[in-house]
Amino acid sequence: MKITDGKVFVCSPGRNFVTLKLYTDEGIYGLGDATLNGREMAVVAYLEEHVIPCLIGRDPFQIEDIWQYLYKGAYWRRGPVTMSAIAAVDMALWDIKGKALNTPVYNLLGGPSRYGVMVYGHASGGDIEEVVDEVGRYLEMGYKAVRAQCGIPGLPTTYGVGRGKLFYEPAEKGLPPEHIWSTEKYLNFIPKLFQRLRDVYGDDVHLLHDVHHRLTPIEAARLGKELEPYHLFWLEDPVPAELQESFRWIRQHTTTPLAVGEVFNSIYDAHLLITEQLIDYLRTSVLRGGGITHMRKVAALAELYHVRTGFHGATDLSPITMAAALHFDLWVPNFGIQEYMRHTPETDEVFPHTYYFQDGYLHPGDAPGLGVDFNEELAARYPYERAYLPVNRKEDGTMFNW
Ligand code: CS2
Ligand code: MG
Repeated sequence: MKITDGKVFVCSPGRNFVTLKLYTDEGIYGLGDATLNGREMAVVAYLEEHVIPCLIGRDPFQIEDIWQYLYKGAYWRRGPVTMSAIAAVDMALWDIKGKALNTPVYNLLGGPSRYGVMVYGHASGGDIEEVVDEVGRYLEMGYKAVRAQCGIPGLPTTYGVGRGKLFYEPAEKGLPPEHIWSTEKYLNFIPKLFQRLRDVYGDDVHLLHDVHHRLTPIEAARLGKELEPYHLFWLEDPVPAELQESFRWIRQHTTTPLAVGEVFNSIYDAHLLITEQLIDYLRTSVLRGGGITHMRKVAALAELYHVRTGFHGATDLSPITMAAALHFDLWVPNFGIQEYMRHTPETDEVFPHTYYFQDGYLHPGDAPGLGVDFNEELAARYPYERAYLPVNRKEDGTMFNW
């Protein structure tokens, strides 16, 4: 079999998605997700100008060799643009191989290790009682795990708070909006939220919280300590994680489990975190982390050090990434949890898929390949619209850590 062509599609059925389609001389095609929130067109150019021409004529079954060729051959290694582009190619190749061999991708990886993939949903609200209601709504839908985010009293907006909407979208159209942040107000408030949630829902539900990289190590240590009585499943992205050593300071102060890595793009972003056992869950998704091929290696290293997977699954990862993640999750021995931020019905229509939700678990379905398709005609009705994540300033105007 030979790769004959590759096309990149950009569409916006509610939000922007970049989709790669690789064609073969046997009529089988593969799909990959290349969406990089707020920097979409950089990956489009990378694929169209620099990657697709090098793939024509290659054997799509040589997944490992093509991965090494794109990673090592570029000379300029790593980075979110490069790794998202490589991931899209890698997903498409696993999809092609599964279709050609008539088997779901989880079988190519080693077969299922569990019945389903435990997911967590996003409950949020403007105040504590709104969050209480939202968590209840997720529990009624069957979720076993819920992430809770809340508006902070005294701050006009808080990132990650969708206020009761099942389909929350963090990016906003136009130029980046600016939000105001106060660490003091946040730190004083958040333990009260989890105290109330435990009072109402008891100990059985898994509760998670995302800090969105907003604290220093010692502030994160304080938060982790104060949340210990409410035994979170995890505390996510407590600090900006370019400096892996930061986690040493958090780790020595608290037993609250730590998760990080949605912005990581290679094993070298996490090797110290893993080998020093500074975290409990690694969030790097199949899309950000160079595809299934590279994430297998990352997961294998993590397994040796008691670190489990907890893949990023926000709306800016398309249903193609969600499908690839679910095949991986169903197989990977050291699975922890999968984020599941629901896509809008418009997005699901553009990307019809076999994965389904049941009783708090997602299952990838049993179709050959990834089990997801792309409706080009429908996608063409939703052209690209520039959109960005918000930036943060402190109350005095200082640009703040993301
Ligand atoms: C969040 C995301 O899902 C998460 O954990 O951190 O909403 C994240 O901010 C976006 O995916 C960024 O594109
Ligand atoms: Mg996050």
